Amino acid sequence: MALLNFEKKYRVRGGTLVGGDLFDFWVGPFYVGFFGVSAVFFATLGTMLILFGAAIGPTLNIWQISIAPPDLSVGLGFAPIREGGLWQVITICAVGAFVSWALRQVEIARKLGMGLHVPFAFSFAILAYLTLVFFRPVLLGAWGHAFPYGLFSHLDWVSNVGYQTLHFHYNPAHMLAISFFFINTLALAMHGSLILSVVNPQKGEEVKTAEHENTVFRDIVGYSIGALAIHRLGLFLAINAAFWSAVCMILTGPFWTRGWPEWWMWWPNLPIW
Ligand code: UQ2
Repeated sequence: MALLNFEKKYRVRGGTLVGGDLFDFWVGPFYVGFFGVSAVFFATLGTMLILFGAAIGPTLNIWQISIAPPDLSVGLGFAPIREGGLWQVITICAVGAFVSWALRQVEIARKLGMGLHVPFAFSFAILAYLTLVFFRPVLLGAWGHAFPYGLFSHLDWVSNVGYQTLHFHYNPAHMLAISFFFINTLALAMHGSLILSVVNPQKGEEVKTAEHENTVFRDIVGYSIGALAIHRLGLFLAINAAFWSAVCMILTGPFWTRGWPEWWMWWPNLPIW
């Protein structure tokens, strides 16, 4: 626990958004804060409700347990607890926990005098989740359009929603999102392998530095983006992957109900032919 010795230097007061000094303390290595309390509250309640839903459900088979949103006929109203109401409360708990976590990241960044890049990045993951369980169902007029909470059931939901538009890979925003996920994977593989390679030299060799990092990629591809910019690139790629995923789902249903292959008819229909 040698780390904790110099960590004390970073355990500074203040930077809180809510509660002043009241929750401004640590439990072991963890900063608490108002949003630490609210995150634990929502996460615990949500998890207990999922366990309750599993207990009253028709199966205890881990793959088949599923907590479904209300029937489409409920629209955007509240449903009885056994008919989708549980899904609604669990969703509120999930959003409460995710937003608490983001705001806790903001408080810690403020405490340390850092930029807000971490909560900014995390907010795109929250946006992608909210798109599926809030924005898109609201645009379509029913909570029943959200996905069910179950290991297999959410996969079935993805498959069914995809086939409703015949072939989801023709969704242009989906194409963009996938491409960003793939390029992100490439960039992180390049970066992770480069860093591991310079800190794991041959026996008797010294750990290598920035000039080696630049040189290896100049030798391989004729270009090095640089130690700072690779992280900017990673943030850009990851954020865009989440963002275009959200866009591709908002388009599907609220703004495009026919098959996605048909969308491309704008091309042969151009008057220039
Ligand atoms: C790099 C660099 C790093 C890196 C990586 C590169 C010294 C430690 C991985 C190489 C990155 C390039 C060539 C850009 C790749 C572009 C895409 C779109 C995948 O130069 O600086 O820092 O980790």
